[in-house]
Amino acid sequence: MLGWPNPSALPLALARQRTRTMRPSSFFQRGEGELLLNFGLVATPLCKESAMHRRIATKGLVLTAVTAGLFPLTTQADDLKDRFKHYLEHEKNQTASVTVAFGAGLNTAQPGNPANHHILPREIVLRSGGVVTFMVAGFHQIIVFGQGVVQGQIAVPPTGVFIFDPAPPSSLPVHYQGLRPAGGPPPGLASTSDPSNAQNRIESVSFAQPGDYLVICNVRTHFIDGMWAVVKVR
Ligand SMILES: [Cu+2]
Repeated sequence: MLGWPNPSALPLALARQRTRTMRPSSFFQRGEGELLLNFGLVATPLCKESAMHRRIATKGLVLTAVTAGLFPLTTQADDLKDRFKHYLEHEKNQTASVTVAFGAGLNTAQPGNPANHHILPREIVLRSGGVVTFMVAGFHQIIVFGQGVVQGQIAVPPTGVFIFDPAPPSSLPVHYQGLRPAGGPPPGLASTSDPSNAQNRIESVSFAQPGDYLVICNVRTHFIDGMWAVVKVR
């Protein structure tokens, strides 16, 4: 008896080939009968007593499915591909512009006010070319250091309002130094009413190159309370 090539065996062979190429999902590695059951093409369990019976039944069902144009493997794969593509686009958009709370808000006033001394979130993930929008609330000053500067390199003086006054030393490269909190523009900029340096403000900072960027509040006691974060540009 001829088993192959046999025209009636072609649909089964195609089904097996697709099963192999659709790995790694274990869903596709089950028996052909279960495969059809899972796709809802069969309402009752196939005969389990004989592998031959199952094979014969499967052949017929696969042939029927292919003939009717209902075999859904390609549709399943396309659906998964579309979902993955949508997920990647969503992630790309989510990391192109990130809003960060620089200060915990205006309803935290209390002695010492440690509840206000945070950058949230502490780990900020951004894609290269993206922007971080710092929502500054309260008396704070942003300093974003260049790549490679870590928290342990920040030498905090024993007294004073600011850590770096007027600016960090040249040994600590600066990516961006923010506005003084109602105390004038950062070094190098003439005094002006534009940009505003009101305490409650927005400062948008662009990051063109990948790397890890340390962000601190330059107010001494705020940094001591843990007001720092890292922007991870990927
Ligand atoms: Cu601060």
